[in-house]
Amino acid sequence: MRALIVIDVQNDFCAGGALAVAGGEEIVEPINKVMANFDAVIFTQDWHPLGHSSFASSHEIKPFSNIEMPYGSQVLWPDHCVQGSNGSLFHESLKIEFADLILRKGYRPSIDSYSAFFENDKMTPTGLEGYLNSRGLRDLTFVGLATDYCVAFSALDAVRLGFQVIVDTRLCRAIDMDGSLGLALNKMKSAKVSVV
Ligand code: VGL
Ligand code: ZN
Repeated sequence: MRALIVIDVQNDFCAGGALAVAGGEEIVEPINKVMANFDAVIFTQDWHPLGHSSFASSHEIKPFSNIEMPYGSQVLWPDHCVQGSNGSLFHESLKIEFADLILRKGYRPSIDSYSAFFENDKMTPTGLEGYLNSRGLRDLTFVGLATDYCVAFSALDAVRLGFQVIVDTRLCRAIDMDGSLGLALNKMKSAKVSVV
């Protein structure tokens, strides 16, 4: 059984958003078109409380710098996907009416969550693994935003958990900061993610 997992196609990651990913909005219609080819369609939604610890504004440090958190290194982002804000909503053309599941992540104030499976401590589960396993969804295709952060972290956790994993880069767009896209693609290929 095959699941399409659509990562974070939200206003803040599209043109005009707080953390706009170049071309983010271009993937919406193509993603809508492939949904019918899957047994299940799952959306993730980045969902941060005001003052979240991944926001540069919470540390008085400039955005896109790195800091050490108790769980490891963390990039500090502009405020984005604040719970209930316009930026946190899915792109208005995305066909979320076809969702079997909408999974929110990043809602704990003190920890970020790039992956759809685990928060950035790599230990705290979101519950997605259990959902997929109990429905027999073992073949996963990841699309969405951003290729080098939430898509890559999700795909790498998925292979580690024993799923068959495809990342369709035609339906993804990247932040690509300091070579992060090349690094993420290399990691995914060595981990036996099928990158198409
Ligand atoms: C993401 C940075 C911060 C993503 C989310 O969806 O890739 N990136 N929060
Ligand atoms: Zn975020």
